[in-house]
Amino acid sequence: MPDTSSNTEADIYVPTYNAQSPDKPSVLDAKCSHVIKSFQEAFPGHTPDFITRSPGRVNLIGEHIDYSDFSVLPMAIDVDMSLAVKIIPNESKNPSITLVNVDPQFAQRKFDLPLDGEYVTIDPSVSDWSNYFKCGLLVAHTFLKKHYPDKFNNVPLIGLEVFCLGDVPVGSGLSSSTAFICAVALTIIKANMGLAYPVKKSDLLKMTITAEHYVGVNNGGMDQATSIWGQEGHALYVQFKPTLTATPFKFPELISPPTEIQFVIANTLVVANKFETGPINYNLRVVEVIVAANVLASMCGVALAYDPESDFQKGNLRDFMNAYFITFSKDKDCWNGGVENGIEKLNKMLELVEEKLGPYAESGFTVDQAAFSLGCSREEFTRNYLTVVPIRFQVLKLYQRAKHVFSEALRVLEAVKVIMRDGQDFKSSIDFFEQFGTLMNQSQESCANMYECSTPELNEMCEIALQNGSYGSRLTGAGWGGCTVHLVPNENVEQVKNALVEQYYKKRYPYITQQVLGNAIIVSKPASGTCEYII
Ligand code: NG1
Ligand code: MG
Repeated sequence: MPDTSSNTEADIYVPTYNAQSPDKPSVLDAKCSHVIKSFQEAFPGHTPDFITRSPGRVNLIGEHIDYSDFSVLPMAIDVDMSLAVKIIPNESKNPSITLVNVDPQFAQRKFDLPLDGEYVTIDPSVSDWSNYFKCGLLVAHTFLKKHYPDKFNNVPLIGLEVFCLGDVPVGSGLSSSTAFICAVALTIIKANMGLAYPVKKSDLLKMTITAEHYVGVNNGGMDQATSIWGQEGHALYVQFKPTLTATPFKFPELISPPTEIQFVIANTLVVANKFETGPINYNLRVVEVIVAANVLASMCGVALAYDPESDFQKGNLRDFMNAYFITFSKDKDCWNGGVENGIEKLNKMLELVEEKLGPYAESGFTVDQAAFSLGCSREEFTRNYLTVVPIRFQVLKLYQRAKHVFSEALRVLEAVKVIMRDGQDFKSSIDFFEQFGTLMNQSQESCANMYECSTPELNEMCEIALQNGSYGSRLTGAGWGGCTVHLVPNENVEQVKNALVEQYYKKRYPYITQQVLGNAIIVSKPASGTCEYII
């Protein structure tokens, strides 16, 4: 684990800027004047008091390892959700919230705030954009009532007029919903506690991490952590254990020759429906890696401690790694030894995967074989592993899945090492692109061949980009459709974009509109996280 002990004050609180702030993120002025103008058009004669914003995110490396508790390396992106907010003092005694969205497919909404200070109600069976606002409202209100019970007992929250200006494409795996909810929660806290109230990033994370559960989405915490902690020029090392933290690592400045690091994010426009295909894709992988952890533990004779809060109540691959080193090397915490130590341990895990699971690489594990390896009956195995989430399979590919997870966790650490190097340590700027890009390409290969979560479309996009100036190209997010991410030096960006348009989009979708095309590709540097701007 990289050293994460150097957090400063600036890392602790959500930053507040105004027109004069010297240190404000470069995108902010343009975003703010745009959203203020839009607010004034939507609410004639009114001026907003403040703006909150929170960005979308993309995962650079570390795919399908978060649910095995291995750390990942995402970054915040330039597209975001900005909210211009006017506080309407409660004099009318009937406080309400009025929402206007820049996107005409999201019609204006107005709802009353409960007068007795009770929580708003959310109906998850109705799909409406205002539900996402209500999620952020609800979790922030819960925070306020918990921490300031006297102030918020029996009194309504303050009324607001809000203009929502978002440019994170919806439903493309870039976390538009998280960006929205983080900005909303911050808005509610500020409006009700006063603009001078400092909001801790860690509090905002605690609030928002479960917010989407109210609309029926059971996600982890990578998205919120990345949106909140995003920092210009930095990737975020997001750890899940022992607690969820996001540590920014600055990309090196590349001077010989001078160039800038850009990420091109391109949507295949193939929608991966997790709900429909989960039983043979996402959910099956979750089961396979948990079975792999338990089979490895059984074969190595180590006992797995598990997190009683996890759905499976079974250890995962990270738990296996910990247990292995506690048993055989009396190492109490295998994450305290720095990057090199982590790499050494993951390499040992890869050796074990070859030795123990390698003989079954071709055949995979049938239910009977898996039960036998775990020393339990077929019925017991089925009950413990195969009925928690619905899945369908012929054999469990434990060798391939475990190999992906450990090698991908290792690539994340290698990627952190590359980022941590000083720009001057690279003989040439190309060295950086080659080193980081190679890790991204290896990740794609492992996702395609070992984890089998890529598709012909994702592979094709990666090939086109690599032939046209990308140094690292891979799927991002769950795969089976969705987006790709490409590491591209500034001077190659146009060529990569044009190649994707001509060779992918126009070929596959001859009738594609300019609007769809415009949303399909995003070019972003690592961007700043959640912040507010006082007008
Ligand atoms: P996307 O496809 O970006 O939503 C999903 C999971 C992540 C992670 C990745 C694979 C959800 C909400 N998110 O991401 O937690 O497992 O797949 O790395 O399901
Ligand atoms: Mg989402």
